[in-house]
Amino acid sequence: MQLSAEGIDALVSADSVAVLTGAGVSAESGVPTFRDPDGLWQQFKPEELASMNAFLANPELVQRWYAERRNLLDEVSPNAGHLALADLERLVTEKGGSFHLTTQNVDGLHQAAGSNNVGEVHGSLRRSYCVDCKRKATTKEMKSFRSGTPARCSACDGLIRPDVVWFGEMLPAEVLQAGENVARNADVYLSVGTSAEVYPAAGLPLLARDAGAFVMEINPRKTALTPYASASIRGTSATVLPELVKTLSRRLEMS
Ligand code: BJW
Ligand code: ZN
Repeated sequence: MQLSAEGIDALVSADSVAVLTGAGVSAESGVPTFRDPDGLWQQFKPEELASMNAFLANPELVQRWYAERRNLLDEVSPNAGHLALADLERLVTEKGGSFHLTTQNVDGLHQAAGSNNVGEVHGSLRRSYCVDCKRKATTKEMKSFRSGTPARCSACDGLIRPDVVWFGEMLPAEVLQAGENVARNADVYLSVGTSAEVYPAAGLPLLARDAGAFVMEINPRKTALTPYASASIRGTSATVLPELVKTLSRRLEMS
């Protein structure tokens, strides 16, 4: 793995660092990605599970799929990549800079690792709500589906859905806006573990690049962002990020 010397220099002098993460960051925690050869979309069709139409066609199937993914979260923990991003936030803020992390992930592992300034643009697997009265569902309600009977709201009998963003749905406006603002103002923008194929999140590093940021991609494979990145570090996030943060920390101690 080759760290980018130019990228490290940019990080040393950066006043503002922003990050976009995707499913690849959680892969080494045991959470499957979507588009990799062993990803969720190889086994399931997104249009049959991750859209409102799919949900309305078979709510119990969709609730069950999300419940299985939620159960997995009880067994996983943040990996060295998540922890390094929390360390990076500390390093940048301790030297008076600003740090913001936008994640497409719905697993909550950045927060569990100690990252403070996190925007979840695709929602959270840990929450559900009623499609009719919008009330937040209790854990009991979330689990109340039975074969042929979907989970329903105990107040109004509406269907209970996960608080995630499906295809064709708007992203939470304030969270997206915050991600766009920091992208426009970032000196360094890191895109980590995302195929950079799903918009509008995939547009954030491009926004940063257009505004003059050094855009560094960390991913074992080429992505849709690669042609536009200032540097691409080929490696997994749990190996690259700790090295990157260690190198930055040494450089900051010397300066
Ligand atoms: C590692 C690693 C390791 C592996 N270390 N890396 C045509 C053109 C442009 C846009 C559109 C279009 N047609 C439709 C659209 C819009 C659509 C879209 O972008 N579609 C594209 C697929 C074409 N977007 C939307 O619909 C969004 N809403 C929207 O646009 O609203 C406005 C609107 C309204 C009405 C009509 C039209 C527009 C909403 C998108 C919501 C995405 N939701 C999902 C599911 C969330 C819930 C759930 O979890 O089930 O979000 S889809 C899925 O993809 C999930 C992810 O957050 C998202 C991104 O995936 P991610 O994270 O990049 O993962 P992968 O698997 O793709 O990549 C993993 C990467 O990790 C790979 O690169 C690996 O190499 C790497 N990796 N191991 C580091 N160890
Ligand atoms: Zn309700």
